Amino acid sequence: MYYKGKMAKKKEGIKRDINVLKGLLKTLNDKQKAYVNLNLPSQKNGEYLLTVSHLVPCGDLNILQAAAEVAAESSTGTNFKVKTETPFSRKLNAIVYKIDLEKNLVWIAYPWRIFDRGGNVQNILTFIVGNVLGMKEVSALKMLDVWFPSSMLEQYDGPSYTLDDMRKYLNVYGRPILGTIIKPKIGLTAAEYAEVCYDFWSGGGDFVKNDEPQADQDFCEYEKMVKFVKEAMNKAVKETGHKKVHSFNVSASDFDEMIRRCELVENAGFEPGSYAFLIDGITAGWMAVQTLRRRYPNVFLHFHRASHGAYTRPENPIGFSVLVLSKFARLAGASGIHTGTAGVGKMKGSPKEDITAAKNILHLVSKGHFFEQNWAQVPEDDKQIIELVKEDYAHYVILEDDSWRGMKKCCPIISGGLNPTKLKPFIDIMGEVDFITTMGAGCHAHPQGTNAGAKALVQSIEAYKKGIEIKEYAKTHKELAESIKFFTKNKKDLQQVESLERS
Ligand code: CAP
Ligand code: MG
Repeated sequence: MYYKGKMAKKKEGIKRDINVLKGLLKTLNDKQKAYVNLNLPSQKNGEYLLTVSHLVPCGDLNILQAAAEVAAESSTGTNFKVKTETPFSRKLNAIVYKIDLEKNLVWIAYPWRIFDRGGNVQNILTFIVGNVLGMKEVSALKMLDVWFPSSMLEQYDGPSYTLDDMRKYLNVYGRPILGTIIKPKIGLTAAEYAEVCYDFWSGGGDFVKNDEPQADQDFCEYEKMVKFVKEAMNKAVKETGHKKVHSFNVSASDFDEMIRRCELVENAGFEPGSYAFLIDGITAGWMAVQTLRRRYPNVFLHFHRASHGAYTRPENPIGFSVLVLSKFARLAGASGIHTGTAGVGKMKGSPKEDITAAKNILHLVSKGHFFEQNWAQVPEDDKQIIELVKEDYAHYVILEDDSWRGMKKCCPIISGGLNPTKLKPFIDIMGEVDFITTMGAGCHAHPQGTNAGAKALVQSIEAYKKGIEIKEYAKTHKELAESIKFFTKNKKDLQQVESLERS
């Protein structure tokens, strides 16, 4: 009886919505009508990039009118219907094709032919999250998900050098790549900086990154930093017998300077695979990201997302989600992008947002907030390859042999307020270990310093792999014991770690 009542209620709701939508359609002016089709056939026929956004209209516009204005302004239109339109230009209109009146969600289809040829990501974002974020007609407009048809994917670079290549170089499998960010964020001399790198690497760490603002400051000249890091790396590799990686921040004032810094690293005698290029993808821009991807396809391209909060913070009504940012980073060819710690670390985030983003850039097929994105077009009837994809979970094989079929993985980089006590809680939320984690304070704030901080990090992942609680493992591993004591000394942290462990 209850179920019948529920179904009847649902049907009533749908009927009501249809009537409301019919009413809203009547309110559209001539211009707006050209950007709405609630019966758009086959949105997934390969012609359209699809988006879903949360939209709250402003002023006296209703949601459908505001959505039509957004579709116009983000494709062919402006605030009035212009006499210069042509039948062909109208074919390029973005189309509002679905609305959820209860949740204020709008679905917009973009004929992807409007985007700049040659795989230009900057151009797409200028269209779909450009002027529209400043429009008077909306008080909230946040793009939550985006979907790329396979026919479009083939026009974009996607990642070249991936986490799989880094794993092969480091010979590290079955666990996250263990990294750090050198702290203090800025202020060490080149020699002091390299010293901290050595301390981390000799403590067992794999990966060191420049912090996002590190550049060519007078007290830490770029050339010297590169030279000393090389010496520190050689020493650590020799002593530990393990390969190491350093991610150099090549963000700069202009293109030539960025390339000069890349060439400095390339010509400093580093082994291929032992260095990555870090780019502040939002403040340096998408052109810088794609330039590096195209000029240095054999180098891990590390997308740091400093400033992303202006668009992605959950409380921001205007912008786009971490998922949207991360999917565009993969499309542009980043080897890895920071996707957040799902609220475990110091930055705002949630499993729903950060883990969804991490999974969407890591896998060949992944569910977003609204779309299931297939980053490869594996023919439905190609049973053999589908089986192989399922079996080859980390798809080492598929994309090497069949890279024409798929856009390679982009690695989640998990960082921001983490320390060894938070690694397992994060892995439990993530559900897998195929990512890079970088801990700054989580390593360099260790009471015994960086080398002990690195050892504590290594010990925490050893404990994880052995299925031993870190407190138990700490009984025989003093660096880990000191790390736990230090990082859980205040109640709040202790409670957070314990509640995460229980969850
Ligand atoms: C982390 C970090 C990273 C953040 C960026 C920082 O340092 O170096 O830039 O991870 O955030 O400067 O905060 P700590 P996100 O490990 O000392 O926090 O990864 O969320 O983009
Ligand atoms: Mg940083």
